[in-house]
Amino acid sequence: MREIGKPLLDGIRTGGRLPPPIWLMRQAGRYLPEYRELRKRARDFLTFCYTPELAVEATLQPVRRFGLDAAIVFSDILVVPDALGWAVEFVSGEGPVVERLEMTSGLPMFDSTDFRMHLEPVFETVRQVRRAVAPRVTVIGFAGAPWTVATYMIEGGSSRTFASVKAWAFGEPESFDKVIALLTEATVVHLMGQIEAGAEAVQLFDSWAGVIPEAEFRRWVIAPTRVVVERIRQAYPEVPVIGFPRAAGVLYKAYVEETGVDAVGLDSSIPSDWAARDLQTRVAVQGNLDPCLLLVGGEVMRRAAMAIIRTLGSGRFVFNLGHGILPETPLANVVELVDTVHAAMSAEG
Ligand code: 1CP
Repeated sequence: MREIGKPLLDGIRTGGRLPPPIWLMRQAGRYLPEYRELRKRARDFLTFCYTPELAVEATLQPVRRFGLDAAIVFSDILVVPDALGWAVEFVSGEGPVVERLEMTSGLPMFDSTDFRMHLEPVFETVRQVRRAVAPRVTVIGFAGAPWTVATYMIEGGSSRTFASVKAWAFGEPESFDKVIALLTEATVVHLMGQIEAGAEAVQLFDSWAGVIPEAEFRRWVIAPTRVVVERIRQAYPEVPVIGFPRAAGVLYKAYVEETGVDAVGLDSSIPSDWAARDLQTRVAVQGNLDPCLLLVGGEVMRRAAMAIIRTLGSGRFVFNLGHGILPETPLANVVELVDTVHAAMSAEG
């Protein structure tokens, strides 16, 4: 049955809705004092993600505080390798440390029953969030895209150069295809589990889509994303898929044309008028205020937000940032941003 009266789903499907719907990537997290307090209750970050009582509360905190239009389930893109039995650890102050996948190490086994069982706490979080939020709030499930998750597994964590994953992908493309195929299957199962539990839209975070050349982008960003979109569309035609190929530049166009996503998340480097002309005519667009403007606040931030709404607000549009909110973001600026967007009553505003 088609949901009615959900600003975010309407923004994706029909658009032209003012004020536009708004949520913020990484809206839960360290910039919120109530999150820092809650975080103390779990010994490590993955335990926090796998404890529905805590993850539900973390999901709801920003929605409650700011009146956002979406609740994105509190979890992480690295729960997928973790659920494949690959060692993942979050070292405080350092970010993720992942068991290194090497060409000679053999791929993790994918047993979909074990995998789903491992992720059951995330699905339970989705169920509880869905019950807890107001009907107008859209529950968003998510996963990392196969390419981005592969970078963490092959680099052993975050990277500046992506030398190991690129050396594998360039040097042994057939064997790298197998890594991507495995992660594609796992991603589909993870997203389907979240949808079955009540997620009404899903976002695929391809945070490192912008670090590979065109041919590789087509093979390991576009092609697997298309598979994920097709599988979800077959099973759940009503659930929009939002793709976020961060820093893909002009390749955003091929991504939109060839993956079949319903909406595309724009990073802050994408000019709004180009997006309006070349992307928004085909899909809904989401974005793309530079998260650093939230450090500045005031008139500078408000003008930038209004400029985005003026150019994109009359089409299919969801207001968001161009990347995740930064931990040092002052709360007052987030309140001001949400107020600014909510006050946008006309695209000329
Ligand atoms: O307690 C803490 O502060 C740990 C920090 C933290 C948080 C709050 C991490 C570690 N993950 C998360 C939650 C998270 N991660 C969410 C929650 C829901 C929300 O948005 O509110 C989401 C959607 C993610 C997604 C995620 N994790 C991405 C994609 C988005 C992006 O920012 O590019 C990536 C790349 C990760 C990996 C990750 N998780 C955490 C860290 C420090 C990192 C590494 C980031 C890097 O390599 O730069």
